[in-house]
Amino acid sequence: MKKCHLAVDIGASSGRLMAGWLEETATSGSVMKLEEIYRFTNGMIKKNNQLIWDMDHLYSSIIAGIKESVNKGFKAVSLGIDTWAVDFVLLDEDDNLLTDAVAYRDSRTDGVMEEVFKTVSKEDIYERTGIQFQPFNTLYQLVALKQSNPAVLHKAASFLMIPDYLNYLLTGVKTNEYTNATSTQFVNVQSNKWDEELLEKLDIPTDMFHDIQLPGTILGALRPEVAEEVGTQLDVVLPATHDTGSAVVAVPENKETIYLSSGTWSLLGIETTEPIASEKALSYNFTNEGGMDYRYRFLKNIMGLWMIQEVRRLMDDRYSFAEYVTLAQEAKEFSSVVDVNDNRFLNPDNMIEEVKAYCKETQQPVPETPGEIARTIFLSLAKSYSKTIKEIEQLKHVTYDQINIIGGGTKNELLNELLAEESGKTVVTGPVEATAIGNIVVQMIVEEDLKDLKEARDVIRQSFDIKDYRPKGE
Ligand code: ADP
Ligand code: LRH
Repeated sequence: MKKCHLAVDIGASSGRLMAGWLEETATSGSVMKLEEIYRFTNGMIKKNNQLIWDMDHLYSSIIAGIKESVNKGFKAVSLGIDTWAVDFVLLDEDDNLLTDAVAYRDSRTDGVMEEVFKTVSKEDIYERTGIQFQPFNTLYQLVALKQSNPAVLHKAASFLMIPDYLNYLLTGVKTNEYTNATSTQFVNVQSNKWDEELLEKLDIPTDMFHDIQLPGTILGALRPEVAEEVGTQLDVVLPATHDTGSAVVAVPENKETIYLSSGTWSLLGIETTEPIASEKALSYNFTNEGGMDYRYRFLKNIMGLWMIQEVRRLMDDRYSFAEYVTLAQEAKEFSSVVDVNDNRFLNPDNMIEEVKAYCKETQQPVPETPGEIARTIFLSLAKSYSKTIKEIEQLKHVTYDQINIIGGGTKNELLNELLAEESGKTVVTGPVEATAIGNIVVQMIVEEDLKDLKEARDVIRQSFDIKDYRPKGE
């Protein structure tokens, strides 16, 4: 049986279980090996007129994935779960579910953020939390729930975010992990604890929150029934349970660099040891999400490849993502641009029509073919990335020469090239599976197979395919 660590990495569009382990080589020391064990789909479903995540499907996929690791001859010593941020469930005092896992794109938060500002100012919230204002942050989801169903909030004995809930199902231990907790917009950026004062101002009960635990904590073994079902026992460990937190752990650089975690969302920023919650950072709407070793992810959420995912879905998956890239390359004369961060693209009825309408309203040529639509999206994303980089450079008074892209989006060569062109900087891509890798290296640090984050990043750089794109003329 081959010893490994398992990463359960679930994004908004798909989930996977990856096995990772270290191997000694004669020439370059330790290298990390990664094998995909199991892949499954994820997406929002409609229930009672709300968009929710199918938690039964996610849990049963994790169980199937662990079983598959055993079938493939692996002995997993530990497992860590990361997922997208902000969403949660509530449990009653007997640990029964009180709510569905409502998805952040559901319309229940429409207008709620603006209403909250009447009670607590934007400046106050930002000073306390350092978190970017997005209509779907957990803070506004809880206020929306309070408005629609106050009784449920008062009955709640446990607030668990998505990975916390999956960890609870596996181990029976209820906790809130730090990196994901910060995405709620009610963890205090100075104390790194729940900001109970902020919650009380909004009349949200505070006794359902658990103590916040850091990445690197061993949560416990699988419940005996679960261990029996999957045919193995292992430790469940907390990685950075926020997927973006895990992805940034795996940026293969020990120098300060701009990173872009590219998947359903595009998360573009830098890693800092101190939060930057200045007035200027607020005006640009940057976030300071908590990371491994209390490093902060100073970044901006950019609408991301969700836009092309929606186009693909609306066209009944007629073209693959790779084909959209080719079609967009062929439409090279087309140069209309949309503001990807406009909330109209968060969950429109029809993404294709929304992109067209934006171009029409702004008197630009309207994209008609799939290639023109894809090009409009990719070019608009690249321009938005480039603008965000300029904002960071202005805020930090530093010029960066390189951008590291990680995640599934690195497979989009056109987007990599457009970013190199737009920014005039070298674009370095990889690893594709950064999130799972970041999840696994935290487990390796817990096991003392790796010393620290610095060593982990050195090993990652040596182990995976990393590619450079230079701006034309270099
Ligand atoms: P998530 O945030 O859901 O975990 P991933 O990191 O898996 O997302 O990235 C998924 C995205 O990667 C897709 O939306 C797609 O745009 C892009 N992608 C995946 N495979 C390819 C490919 N072969 N060519 C171009 N783009 C790709
Ligand atoms: C990316 C991500 C991002 C969050 C969003 C909800 O998967 O976790 O960091 O803002 O999903």
